[in-house]
Amino acid sequence: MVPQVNRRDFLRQSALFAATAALGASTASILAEEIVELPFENGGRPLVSYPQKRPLIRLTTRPPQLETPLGVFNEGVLTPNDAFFVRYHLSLSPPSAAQLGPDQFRLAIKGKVNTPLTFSVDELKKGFEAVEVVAVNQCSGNSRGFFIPRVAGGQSGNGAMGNARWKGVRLADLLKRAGVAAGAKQVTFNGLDAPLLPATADFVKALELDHALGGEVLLAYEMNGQDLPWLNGYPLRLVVPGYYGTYWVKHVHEITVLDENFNGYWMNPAYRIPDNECACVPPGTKPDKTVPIARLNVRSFVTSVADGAKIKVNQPVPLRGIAFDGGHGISEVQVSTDGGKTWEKAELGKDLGKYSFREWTSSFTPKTTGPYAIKVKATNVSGQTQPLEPLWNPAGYMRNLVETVSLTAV
Ligand SMILES: Nc1nc2c(c(=O)[nH]1)N[C@H]1C(S)=C(S)[C@@H](COP(=O)(O)O)O[C@H]1N2
Ligand SMILES: [Mo]
Repeated sequence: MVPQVNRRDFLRQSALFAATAALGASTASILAEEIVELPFENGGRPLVSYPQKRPLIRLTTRPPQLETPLGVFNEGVLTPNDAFFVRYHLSLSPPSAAQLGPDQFRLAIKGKVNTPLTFSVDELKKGFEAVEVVAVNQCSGNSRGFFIPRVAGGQSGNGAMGNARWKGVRLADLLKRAGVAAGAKQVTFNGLDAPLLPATADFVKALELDHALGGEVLLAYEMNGQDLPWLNGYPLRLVVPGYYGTYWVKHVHEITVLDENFNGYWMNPAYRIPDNECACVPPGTKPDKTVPIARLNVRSFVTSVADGAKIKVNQPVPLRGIAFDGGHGISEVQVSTDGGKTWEKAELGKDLGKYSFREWTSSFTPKTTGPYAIKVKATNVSGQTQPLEPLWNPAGYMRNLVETVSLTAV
């Protein structure tokens, strides 16, 4: 049976959110609501608490879209569950707790398989080998708010990303147990969240069969050693190492093997990029041809000092941050403290695997008072790096220019 969001569930869910909202409001009346200013037009956002989450930067309420304050990435290379960003597309999100409990929740594998199967999460845990991977989940539209000219879509700062240790079972093992029928081409994934209006397409994503059978894609039930948080896909989500978050379907309850290419709204026209090397077009123009977004490009950030901070002349400033890519692995991080005139190699931290954030460290001592522009640039094992000027595409995806942090020595 496919659980449906019915009106009673919806009301229960609304009541739960009303309760948390009320809680937030009473705290707010004492403390006054804290507003974070993201550094672009209309960047003011409230810091808000949600179930299982510390206060995060709220972009929208319905569906909930929360981003992680940048300082969190300086706490460690794994993003804590209570600070991990949240992204949903459909109004009836997240699914109600009632749909997700062990008595209700089942995962169905169907379509072009020899034996359709259904599992509880407990049956998955008992019946298949458990595997772990540390991997970055980053929204395609992370940093969209910085696009000039501006583009439609969630105006995110840089906090729609996170890195976690995911534990679960291999998608390949499930598909092999069901037996993929001859002629199969793609596999689709559906979660329990639902659109409010019939005209809105349900959130369904597809992977090529080879990718699905490759052994890296997981159905994860744990994140950093705990059950997945409700807002990050409890009890089961897809983990697609190296790929943008859009494929990481949460609350996944339906896996369907197809003998054709899936062409649902969330694969086409949504989540597509220009079909060229840079995934870019001249600002304000449209690409002739698009392809589905796929792997993360190379990015790096300074996390130890905030943009606009004051530092002291002749005192060492510890520089630290993160770098990552779509699974080749980071080979080098370079840092400039003079706005890009000269570059120095940073030291790389422990390697948690090619899909993980990689820590880097460096330091510098300002010799004179005045402004300093700190830049960080990562390169991966395949020689891919970050552009010094921003690339543009109409959906505001895949921003990865070399970041700059402006400091003033006093
Ligand atoms: N069921 C469901 N899964 C989903 C989505 C959604 O709207 N519904 N959004 C996707 C997108 S676009 C992103 S970026 C990631 C975000 O994962 P998170 O909310 O755990 O951070 O979830 C993905 N999985
Ligand atoms: Mo996303």
